[in-house]
Amino acid sequence: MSELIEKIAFCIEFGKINLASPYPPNMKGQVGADELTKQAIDEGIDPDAILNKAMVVGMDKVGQKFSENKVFVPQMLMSAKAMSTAMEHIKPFFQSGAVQRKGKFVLGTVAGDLHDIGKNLVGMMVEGAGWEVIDLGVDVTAENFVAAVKENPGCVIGLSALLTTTMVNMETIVSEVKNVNNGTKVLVGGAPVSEDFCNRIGADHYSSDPQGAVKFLNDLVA
Ligand code: B1M
Repeated sequence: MSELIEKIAFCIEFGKINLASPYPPNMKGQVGADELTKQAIDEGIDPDAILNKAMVVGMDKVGQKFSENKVFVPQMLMSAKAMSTAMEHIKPFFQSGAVQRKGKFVLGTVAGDLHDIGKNLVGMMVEGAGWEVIDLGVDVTAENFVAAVKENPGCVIGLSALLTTTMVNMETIVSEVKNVNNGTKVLVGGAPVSEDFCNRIGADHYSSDPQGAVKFLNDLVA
């Protein structure tokens, strides 16, 4: 069992999706996270162990390397793709309740802003860390976030912005979300956002990268 778990973690860390994938070149012709996860399920390995000991570990390693500038966006995207492909085999166990997630993370790029590459990376890393991610997409208004908070009690909100002209919309979203439930935690990020800005608008945490977002969320449930 542990050998298979380690292989899945390795494939996710290095972005090996499946047999057909030519990436990474040194693993061409080998099976990937897709086939190995299916094999693990077929062999009766606990899906919770596949999630927490393979997927979370693989994504954590690549996230750490990204934070240290040892890998870059393309490698992260390949890892995220390997993770999401493997996740398809685990999803039925979430639905049946056999595997518990850490909580709900409602994520979106704020109103007026269409940039979603960074937001998607954050979402995939957070999902890979064992959270349920509800992605509201781009150009998301305060009303949309408020509705999501009402539909998902106890969720954490994640706001992304890439424009100096749209980051200001975070303030309204934070205020309206906290009007509905003052205890709702709001995480903010995106290239123009800073710790100082986060404090000024009353958000709970600023992270410059997906790994920091994962750490903030995991600390909330630790
Ligand atoms: Co736009 N764009 N863009 N753009 N674009 C920027 C952001 C810009 C800096 C380019 C420039 O002028 N040098 C500039 C913003 C200037 C400013 O406001 N200071 C800009 C502009 C001006 C515009 C338009 C206004 C251009 C125009 O039409 N005149 C327009 C606006 C459209 C709109 O949103 N309403 C526009 C449009 C576009 C495209 C559609 C063409 C495309 C977006 C495609 C897409 O996202 N699907 C695009 C792109 C690709 C960029 C650049 C080149 C790259 C952005 C990106 O994806 N980076 C960008 C210039 C640049 O950054 N070099 C630029 C990679 C991504 C992984 O990084 O998003 O920062 P990033 O995410 C990081 C972190 O910030 C963090 O984690 C990620 C990984 O480390 N993070 C979070 C992000 N969200 C987080 C949330 C968290 C935590 C961490 O918690 C919730």
